[in-house]
Amino acid sequence: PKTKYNYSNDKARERLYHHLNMTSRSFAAVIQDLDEELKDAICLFYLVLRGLDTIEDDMTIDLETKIPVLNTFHEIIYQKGWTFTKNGPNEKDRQLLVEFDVIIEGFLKLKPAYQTIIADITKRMGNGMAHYATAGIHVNTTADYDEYCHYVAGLVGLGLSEMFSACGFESLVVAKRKDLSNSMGLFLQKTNITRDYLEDLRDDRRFWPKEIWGLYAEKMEDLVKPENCDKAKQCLSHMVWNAMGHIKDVLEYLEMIKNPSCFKFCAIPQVMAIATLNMLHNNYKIFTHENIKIRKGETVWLMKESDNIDKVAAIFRLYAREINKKSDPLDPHFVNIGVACGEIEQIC
Ligand code: PS7
Ligand code: MN
Ligand code: MN
Ligand code: MN
Ligand code: MN
Ligand code: MN
Repeated sequence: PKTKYNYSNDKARERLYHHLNMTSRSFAAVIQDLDEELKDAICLFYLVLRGLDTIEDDMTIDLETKIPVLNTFHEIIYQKGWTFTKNGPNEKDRQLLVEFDVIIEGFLKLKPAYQTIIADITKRMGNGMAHYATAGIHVNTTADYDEYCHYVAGLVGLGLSEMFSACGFESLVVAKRKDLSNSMGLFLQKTNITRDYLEDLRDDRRFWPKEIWGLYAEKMEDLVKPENCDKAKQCLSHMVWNAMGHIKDVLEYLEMIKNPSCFKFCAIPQVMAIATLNMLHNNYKIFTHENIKIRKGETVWLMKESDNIDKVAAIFRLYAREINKKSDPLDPHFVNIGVACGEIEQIC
């Protein structure tokens, strides 16, 4: 029976999933495998935030245009017919914003409870992005780093947990554990920021905190100079160790998740992140090559294996051992990383 909020067979719905497949590599599959109750809500949550991030990321948009759009995006998603054509011609997902009226139409068909969660997270994320996009504001301290990552990823974790609890798939405790939900986003975002050192620097975007890189170089861009190779690798281990600080929370969060489709949806990006962190560790290539990725076969294996907490814990232990093996005893974070890897073996 067709309900007010179910619009299967709708041409517009097809268009939404077209945009999902166009804009995401890893999320498209896991979102489409979610149970019907959450699939459209989480697809639209993704597409709304992908739209917001496409404005944040575009360094060709002047700040006078960018900041007001970031700050009001939570209102824009209620404005039927709104589109945005000011992205530079090379911005990766510009077409999503050119056809953003389709996303808005889909958003307005969601249950009001899901609309409210999406709008609230969009408001807080957009305001946080606007703050860090402001001229003269930088990620200086590790507290800033945690704050920026909270805005752009931790909040996604909070919103998703609220959806899982609101629909009854998960206990109300999941939405209450904002600390663990935040860590789910931070682990993904810190891995992304560590990997994207070169890509972000090319666009003049700097997310590695000065409190960390300042220990190894005068200027962040000096890390790429061949004569600073050793310092660069030390800085990288510092970043890897910082990201590993969230793993305990990630496993504790995943332990709470009971619905099988929610579990896979949550777990797959996290195992991809630990595999990526392993690939980054002690790997000078991140300073010379953009967009280094884990192998396709590894991704396929991770997606297939991540269907219960015991298997996911085993994957984390496996990569913790790999990370430990690659550590250089002369690296200043050798012991820290060793301890962090040991802790992963303890918890699961
Ligand atoms: C709603 C599924 C599962 C409890 C688009 C999934 C950018 C890592 O920094 O463009 O621009 O280079 O490579 C996803 C928690 C968010 C965090 C976030 C929304 C997991 C817009 C993913 C994803 C929480 C803000 C990578 C955060 O994009 O990054 C839904 C639980 C979007 C999740 C951004 C980053 C995603 C990201 P950047 P990317
Ligand atoms: Mn982005
Ligand atoms: Mn971004
Ligand atoms: Mn870019
Ligand atoms: Mn990135
Ligand atoms: Mn920290």
